[in-house]
Amino acid sequence: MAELEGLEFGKSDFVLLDEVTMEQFMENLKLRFEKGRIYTYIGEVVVSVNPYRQMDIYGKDTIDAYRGRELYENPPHLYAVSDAAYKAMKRRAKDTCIVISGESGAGKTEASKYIMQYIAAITNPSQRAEVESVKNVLLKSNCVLEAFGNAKTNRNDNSSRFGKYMDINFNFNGDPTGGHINNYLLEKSRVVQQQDGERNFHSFYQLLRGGSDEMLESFHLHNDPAAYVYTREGAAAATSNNDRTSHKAVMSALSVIGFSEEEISSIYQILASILLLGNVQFESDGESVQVVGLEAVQHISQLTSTDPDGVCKSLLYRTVATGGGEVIEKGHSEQDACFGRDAFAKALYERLFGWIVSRINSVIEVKDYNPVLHGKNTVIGVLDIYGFEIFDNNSFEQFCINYCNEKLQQLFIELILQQEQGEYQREGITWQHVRQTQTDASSLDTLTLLLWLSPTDKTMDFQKHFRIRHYAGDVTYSVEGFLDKNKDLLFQDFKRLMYNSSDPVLKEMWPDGQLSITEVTKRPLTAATLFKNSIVALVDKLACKEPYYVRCIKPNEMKSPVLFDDARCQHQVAYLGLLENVMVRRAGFAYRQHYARFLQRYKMTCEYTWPNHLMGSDREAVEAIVTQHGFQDDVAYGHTKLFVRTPRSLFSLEQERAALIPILVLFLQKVWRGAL
Ligand code: AD9
Ligand code: MG
Repeated sequence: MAELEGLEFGKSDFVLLDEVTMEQFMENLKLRFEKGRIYTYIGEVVVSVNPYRQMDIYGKDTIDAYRGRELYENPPHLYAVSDAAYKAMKRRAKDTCIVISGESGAGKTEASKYIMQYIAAITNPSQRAEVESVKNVLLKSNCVLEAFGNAKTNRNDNSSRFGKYMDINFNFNGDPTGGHINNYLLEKSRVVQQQDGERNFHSFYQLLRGGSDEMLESFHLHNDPAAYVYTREGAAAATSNNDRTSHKAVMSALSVIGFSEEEISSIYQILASILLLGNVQFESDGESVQVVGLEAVQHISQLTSTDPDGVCKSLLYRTVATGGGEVIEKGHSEQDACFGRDAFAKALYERLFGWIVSRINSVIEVKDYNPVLHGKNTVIGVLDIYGFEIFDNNSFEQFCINYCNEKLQQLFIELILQQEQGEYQREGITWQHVRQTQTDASSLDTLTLLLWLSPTDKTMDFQKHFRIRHYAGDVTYSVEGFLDKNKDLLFQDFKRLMYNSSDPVLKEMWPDGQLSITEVTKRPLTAATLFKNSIVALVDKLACKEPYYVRCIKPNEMKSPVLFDDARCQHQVAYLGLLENVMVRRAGFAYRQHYARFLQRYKMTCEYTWPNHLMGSDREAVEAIVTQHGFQDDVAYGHTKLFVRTPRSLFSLEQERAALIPILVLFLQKVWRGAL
């Protein structure tokens, strides 16, 4: 059972700081981190510092302590916001969302998993089989998506290389009936190349290190990642992941979710084909280009259920339509062939990932929901997206990731203010002063730049680097490969080859392969435009829900559980706008609470309310407490809540309460022992 914290752990809500200064904020954050208190509130926002160690605060006892309770009744925790989002959804039929943000390695994905575990644990008390199965799929999907979408980077051993927004649907009982996962821009360039010290996606190493001998043999694979060009660089990179055990867990998760044996084997055959494809080399005799070693090509054709000549041909030639409408085959240069091979490998992986997500969605989508019979179908969305990142070499992927973080930061600021104002309006309180904090105008610059990039744009060819001043820091992007990644060209010949595969899973992933070269759109949307559109749609989706926020902070760069790097942490606090968040929260009223809840907590501090009050309403009883403590000029009375302007008033009340508790406990012990 979680205990209420004493003052030696610092202030559990930053609005209770004596003064809102960076010094005080940091002092409190550091003290709490050092005391193992990784969560702190700013009102309803949870600030979380990655502990980099297993904490004993997620077990069943803790879940029970938070279930159905109000935020302030327990020490700050993810479970408390999860419960708040759940209660809003269940009691007020509100669609809610929990937005988790913070830079790479700050703990977003771990937080999203604890949130989902909490929701799973508190729902379906009657253990109905169909609800249990939905919960199971939702939980198991994490393991699969992490295997295929996460990788070791220099920032995080288990870095999400895709964005994930998961909606969980609930029926009128508040039990999960289904869900939907949206995935955002997988960093597919990682399939063919990784920076020093980084790895390819976990799935490849899991297959090579965890696959059975028979499986690997039938795929013509060795168990050594160093044998494959695409996994060679990352083979030596140490991680805390155990690829072998993860492989087993993923295989089992896939079948629990409902993937058939054939589907599972297609998935791994595609992975194997990608590894083999990476080892295909080309040579040129000056006139034409040939594949070196046709054996690999034969294995690829076998694994993809396609014709070996077709594989070879699509690696060496492309079909083009001439201006006169004639269709001809054009041989690749060696460079084009390498480009085509890598583009093919990336696309195979990206489509595999997209297919896995849509297959999971088909299992968990809400079927046969009748709102007349079942009441409103409500939703809790959980957003766990790749965090802001700066590497030595930043390219198109970092650009998109950082743009997305920029948009979410902007949304955070807008919604936090809206929420404050909405609350004052609902409660009939006059709201004094809106301090509009802003993200830097850079998000707009970024947006403009995205729009400005078109596939034919050569302006950037003259530059080597460009720099953007993001809200979280300046990032220098390298132009090399930028335009190609944005253009995202894949020769139609590969698409057609895959569409003609006799493996139904593979065929399903390539519907656009049925188009002939003359039907193919000449100017498809660029990757940046598609990404921007998907993020705009995401922001719209979030903006219409009641938001709850988890703001994650990475305490140091060493993954150390004991190091609190003051400068790094302060930088994050600054760019996340946490200090402004406290100020906005306190600009009007630092603290607000339902009358009944306030009374319950502080009634022991007032002779008129202890042990029970005899007044007409809870509000009057609260007025009695406030007046007795002399801060009647520091409060406003809303329709359902008390609003306290400065935290000092509340603080003295808290202190008095804390002083009274031991006396009360002694008293109760005596009563129990029959001494009184
Ligand atoms: V990225 O933007 O996907 O690169 P995240 O998702 O913010 O990043 P992640 O949740 O993956 O970071 O956390 C990084 C590592 O920190 C985890 O692998 C854990 O080893 C560690 N971590 C994070 N949160 C916790 C926690 N609550 N308890 C224990 C944690 N360890
Ligand atoms: Mg993550």
